[in-house]
Amino acid sequence: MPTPRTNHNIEKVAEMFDIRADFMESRPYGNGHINDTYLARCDQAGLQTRFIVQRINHHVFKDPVSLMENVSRVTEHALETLLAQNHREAHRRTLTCIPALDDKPYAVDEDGNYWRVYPFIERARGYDELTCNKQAYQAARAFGRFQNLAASLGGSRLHETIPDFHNTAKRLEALEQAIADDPEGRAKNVQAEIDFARARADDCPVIVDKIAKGEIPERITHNDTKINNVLLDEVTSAAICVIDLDTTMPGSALYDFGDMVRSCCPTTPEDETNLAAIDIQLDRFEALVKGYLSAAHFLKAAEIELLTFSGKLITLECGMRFLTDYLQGDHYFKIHHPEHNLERTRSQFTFVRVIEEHLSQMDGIVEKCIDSHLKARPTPGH
Ligand code: ADP
Ligand code: GN1
Ligand code: MG
Repeated sequence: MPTPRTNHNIEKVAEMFDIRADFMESRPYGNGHINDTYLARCDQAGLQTRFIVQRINHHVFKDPVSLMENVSRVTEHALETLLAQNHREAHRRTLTCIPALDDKPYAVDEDGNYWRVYPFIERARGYDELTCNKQAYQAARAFGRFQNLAASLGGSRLHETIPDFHNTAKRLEALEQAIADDPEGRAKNVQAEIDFARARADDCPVIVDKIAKGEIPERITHNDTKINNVLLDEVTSAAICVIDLDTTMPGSALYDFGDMVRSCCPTTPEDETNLAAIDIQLDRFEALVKGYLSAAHFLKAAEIELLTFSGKLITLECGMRFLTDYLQGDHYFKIHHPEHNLERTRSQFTFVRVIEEHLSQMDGIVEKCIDSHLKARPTPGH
């Protein structure tokens, strides 16, 4: 089982940060699978201020100091850029780290846990499932803009907070290792799922190989563009802020686009158990393509060609990661009941099959969107 959410003393954690407000109360917040997130309510001269207080999962992120160096660099660059553009809502459009009392962007408690604090982005929310295409357009545009912004980040290469995070070939190797080790004796129950992944072994290296050959560029990417990692305005649905920056590092734009497809095009949640209900919302896919193209002007033809494939590949990768974690005894992703990772695997693999059945329709949608996009804009780079 993953580390259970222990009763952290958030008031004590908040005291390690320069929040300039009096702590009132806190509660666990959000549906993230990795970190422990709390919403803290504080009082600042009689006014309520809210903060996100987060324990970085240091079993997943082995070097939280380097991770926070990345997050600080990216968020400071975002704020500077927004301020230079005279953006009237600059502080709502990017995460900003509240410094600890020693001015570092994190603090370590007596148990060795790493903590950080962000101002709570007010009047915006993240959705596990979107409710309309407008939201999909906005979310994809926001991730495209985020990549644009990251492209102008100067200085040294960002740290790889999880090495080979989206190396799908290595993810298959890790699955094979988990099958061989089989510490919980679960492999015999999941032969169909193992066969499903093995049958797609040739797909796994496609993007990493093209990056290695220089056919697809390495970019600074978000790498966890699950749809609940962008906050949308509560009233207008406009994309407000890209969050969960722990995996922002060198990667491929394709994995970012693909994960939007995985997390917002199915008709069902990520852990749907009624597999017959899993289908694809092609209008949602179209909205994603349009939203992404409206901001990701940097895309090369070799990347555009693989937009549809990227959705399939990362869904396969995610399913393999859930299956690996299931075989290893559920130590990585938070689970809410014993077979949760297996249910997630089955749902992801079903969606892979659904995408396979719609590949040509999806490619047709991409082509149509590119055509109308090119009519409105100059040719993208080749
Ligand atoms: P995890 O890595 O566990 O997914 P996230 O950083 O995504 O953690 O945070 C979990 C949830 O907390 C998000 O899905 C979002 O709903 C909420 N959240 C995180 N940061 C903020 C913020 N600064 N303002 C408002 N909500 C936030
Ligand atoms: C995790 O942290 P969260 O819940 O946004 C995971 C992603 C997976 C996703 C599947 C650091 O994302 O890679 O795609 O779960 N994040 C990490 O829901 O492993
Ligand atoms: Mg998250």
